[in-house]
Amino acid sequence: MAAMSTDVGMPPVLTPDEAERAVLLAAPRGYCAGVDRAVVTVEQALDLYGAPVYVRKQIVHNKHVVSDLEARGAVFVEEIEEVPTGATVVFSAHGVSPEVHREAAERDLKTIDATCPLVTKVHHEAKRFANDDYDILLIGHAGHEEVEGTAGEAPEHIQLVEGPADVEHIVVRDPAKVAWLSQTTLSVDETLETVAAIRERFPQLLDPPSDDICYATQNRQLAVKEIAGRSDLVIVVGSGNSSNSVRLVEVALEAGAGAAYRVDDASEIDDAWLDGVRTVSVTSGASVPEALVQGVLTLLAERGYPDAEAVHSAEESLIFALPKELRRDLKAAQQA
Ligand code: 2E7
Ligand code: F3S
Repeated sequence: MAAMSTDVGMPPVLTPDEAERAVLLAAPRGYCAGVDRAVVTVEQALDLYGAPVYVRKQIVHNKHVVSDLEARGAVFVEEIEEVPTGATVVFSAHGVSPEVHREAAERDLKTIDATCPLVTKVHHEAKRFANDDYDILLIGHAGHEEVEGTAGEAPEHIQLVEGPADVEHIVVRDPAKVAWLSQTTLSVDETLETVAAIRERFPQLLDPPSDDICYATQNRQLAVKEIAGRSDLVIVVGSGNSSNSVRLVEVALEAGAGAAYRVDDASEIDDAWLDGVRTVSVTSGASVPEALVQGVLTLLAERGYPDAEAVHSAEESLIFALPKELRRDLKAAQQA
């Protein structure tokens, strides 16, 4: 705790060590447009249809978001077969394969698709390349829901490439007809390396029509890079299964942070991390509610750190409309 002066009107008396401390707060951080839309979708669905509303997979990869929605009546399931026939199910922001749509139709489910529009864009690119009979190299992490959904659009054309080490093992039908796509939440720099390695093997490699790594991922990496070099410690708020949050830790370390850790919330901060630390930077993944970041700043203040200084490296103003199925039902309810 900072030592407080007892003289009314006097500034707090800081120890020499405390006077040299700083907290830098990355901006942008936290919720992106796709997460905001997905979380509001579940909230509005609960208000409109009443609980329970089923959600296939975590709506976004944040354990606090999921438990808050559970407390309001959302029921998270892993697979469509767990949803009762005829019930309402929301598809998560990470997207689903056509097979999941088929399974939902077979069970006569009412579906609301909260797939981020920037993921839907990658699905369209996959379908287009597949229709043109390209072999598609999808750069991404095995097992991630987004990769499963995108690969499911054209499984016979798509193969996963996790990084440069995979490139020598790629087998394609025609080296002149190869295209690449990526998961939206990868490290920008690592992906450039992977693409360079692929292009070395397949010089006629076709690029996606526009960036697949989304604006939010890029901006959060840029923001943490901007402050990492000045930071003895970077704290990234985000869950362990959140790809974009985990990438922020890696990017911070690459960009020169003394240390970088991911926490779900302030309670996971180990006081030993703060030993000898003057400058602490804080950021958060795209699925992280701002209240969790504020909790970290409160803890730092309790440990004698000053108010945070925001460091802005990009402005964001993107907003996505709610899924059309939900908008239609909301409108009908208003008119009734
Ligand atoms: C959807 C997509 O939920 P997240 O933590 O997901 P990642 O993909 O980073 O594990 O973050 C928001 C989000 C990011 N990408 C949601 Cl496709
Ligand atoms: Fe969409 Fe990117 Fe967010 S893909 S859900 S805008 S992290």
